Amino acid sequence: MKTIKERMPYIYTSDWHVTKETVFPKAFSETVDGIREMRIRGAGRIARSASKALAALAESYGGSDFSEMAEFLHDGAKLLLSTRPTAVSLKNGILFTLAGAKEDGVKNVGDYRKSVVGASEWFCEKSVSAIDAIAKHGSGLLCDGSTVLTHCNSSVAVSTIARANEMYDGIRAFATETRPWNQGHITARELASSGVDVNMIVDSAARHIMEREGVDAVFVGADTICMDGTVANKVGTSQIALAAMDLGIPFYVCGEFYKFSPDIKSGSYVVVEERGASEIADPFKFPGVKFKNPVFDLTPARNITSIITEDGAIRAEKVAGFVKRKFSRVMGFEM
Ligand code: RI2
Repeated sequence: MKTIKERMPYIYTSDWHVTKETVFPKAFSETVDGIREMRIRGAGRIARSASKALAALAESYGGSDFSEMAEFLHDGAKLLLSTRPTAVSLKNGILFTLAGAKEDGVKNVGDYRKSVVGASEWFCEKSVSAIDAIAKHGSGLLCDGSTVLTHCNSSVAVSTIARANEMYDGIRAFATETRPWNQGHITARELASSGVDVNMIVDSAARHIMEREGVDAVFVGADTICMDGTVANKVGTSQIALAAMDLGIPFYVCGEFYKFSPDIKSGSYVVVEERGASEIADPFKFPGVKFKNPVFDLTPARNITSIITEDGAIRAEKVAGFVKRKFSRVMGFEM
C-alpha cells in the first residue's frame, strides 16, 4: 500500500503545477476563485468547500480511465492548495478527502468516485460535529456573568460564545473589528443575532478593554496549529494573547482536528499569507509609501492557556502527542 507521501507528494511541497490540458468544470473554478478572493473564508469553511468541490469533481468525471481520473482529482487538489497558503485546514480537507478515499486496489472509476464522495461526506460531517463538541467544552469554561473577547471571525469561537449565552445569564462579548478585512463585523452580527450582548471594538482597544471591562477569557479560532503548539491565526491574535497573559486572563484557542499540522514542526515553518496593499488603504493616496499586509501571525504555545479540541482541552505543549494519536486513529495510517 502506498504511503500518503507517495500518493500525494504535492501536499508536502509548494509545487502545485497543474497539467496544462486540465479543464475543470465551472463550479469547481468558482470555488477555487471564491477561496482565493475570500468570498469563501474561515479555515473550516475553506476545508469543507474544498472537500465538497473535490467530491463534485469526482462526480463530474465522465471517462472510464482510473489513472486519468486520479490525475484529474490531484490536479484539482493542487489548484485548491494554491489559493491560500496558511490555513492547514485546506490541506487537511484535501488530504482527508483524497487520501481517505481508496485508490489502492480500486481500479474502477465508479468505485473510486463513490470512495471520494464518501470520504468527503465523512470529513464534512466530522468537521461540523467537531464545532459542536468544542462549543460544548469551551462554554463549560464560563459561568453566569462571564465576559469574553474574540478576534476575527471563527465559527468555532462564535459557537462557543453563543452556547455559553444559552447556558448562562449575563454573558457579554467583545469582538474586535479585525482589520483589514473586518471579519469582526461578521462576528459581531452573528453574536448579536444569537442574542449575545456584544460590543465591537477597534483592534488596538483589546488590551484596554480586557483590563477595564473585566474580560474573563479570550476565545479565538485557528488556521494552523503546529506540532510545538504554535498557533497561526488572524493577524493580531498574538498581541491579544500577550496582553491576556500579562493580565492573567485565560487565552483559549478553539481547534478542530484538521487545524493541526503533523508536518509543521514549529511556527518558523508556517507560510504566512501576505495579501495586497489595497486591503489596507488606497496605495495611490500614499505616494512613496510601501505596504506590508501579513494576514496571519503566530502565537507561541507559552502564551496559550489551552487548545480546545473536540476531545477536550489540551495544553499547547502537548500538541504533538495529540496529533499522533488523533491522526493515526482517525485516518488509520502513518502521516
Ligand atoms: P473557523 C479565519 O481566517 C480566521 O483567522 C479564523 O480565526 C480562522 O479562519 C478559523 O475560522 P480567514 O479565512 O474555522 O478569515 O473557526 O483569513 O471558522
